[in-house]
Amino acid sequence: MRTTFEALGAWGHGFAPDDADDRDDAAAERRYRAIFISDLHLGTPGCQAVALLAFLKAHPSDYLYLIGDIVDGWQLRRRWYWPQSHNDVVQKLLRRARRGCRIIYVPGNHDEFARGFLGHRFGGIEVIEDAVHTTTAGLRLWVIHGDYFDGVIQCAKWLAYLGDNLYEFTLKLNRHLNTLRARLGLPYWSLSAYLKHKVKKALSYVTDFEVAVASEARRRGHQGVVCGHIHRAEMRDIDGTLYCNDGDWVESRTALVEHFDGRLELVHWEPSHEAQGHESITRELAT
Ligand SMILES: [Mn+2]
Repeated sequence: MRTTFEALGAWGHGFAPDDADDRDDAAAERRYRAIFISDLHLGTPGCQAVALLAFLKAHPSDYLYLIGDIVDGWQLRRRWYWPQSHNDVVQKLLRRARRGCRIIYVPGNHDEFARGFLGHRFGGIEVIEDAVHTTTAGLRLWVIHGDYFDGVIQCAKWLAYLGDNLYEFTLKLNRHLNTLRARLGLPYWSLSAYLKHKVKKALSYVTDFEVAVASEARRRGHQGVVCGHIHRAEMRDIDGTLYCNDGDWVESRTALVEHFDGRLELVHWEPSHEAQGHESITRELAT
């Protein structure tokens, strides 16, 4: 199996004059039919460009979908941040396109400037508003960033991350607050209960987003959807539609991949595994 992948890589790149990329392919450990990544946020200090580069080197593919928030135009306008590693990612993508990988770029909200170039190509990278990918198993997947499904929820999302870390602090704050309230003659009021309610609402936003995206995909006649945007990797069935979110490369370092047999898998790249050259698998779903 492994030899087949190596042979494929060697066959595709045997005549290339670009020796740097040949080394990349020598480092390749598994070829996928398609890779879906989003929310790289290049141009921000949070972007895990080095890990992403290692992941891309380890995994050549026939298709590569860049599903929005690839370059963070919002942050770059505020403050220019562009280290070498971010340049390396762009170079890697352009080289990959040159070598025959079909790269499809679906812009998101942080790189909405790219929406002004729909239908154009940059060094072989196609820019389109949304795409449809058909797996070898015949599954039709709608590919979209997902920001069109935003309500007003972005700030509420942060509450979901507070979790238990702030719980103790909340309790302390609650005590002080209620001492004060008692002094003012006001009844007891639970701050932590209030926050918990808020967190629950934030979590239900995620579910609402997932359900909204899946039902729109279904309405359009697709059997599944691949999106990003909410930085929450997921693959599950929602009322008969396969919902896939490829996560992000700021926190979770995740990608959705399609194997050559049409199997879809959510992979999580551990930087500690880079030396060993393999990724750990978070979830797998046969379709
Ligand atoms: Mn986004």
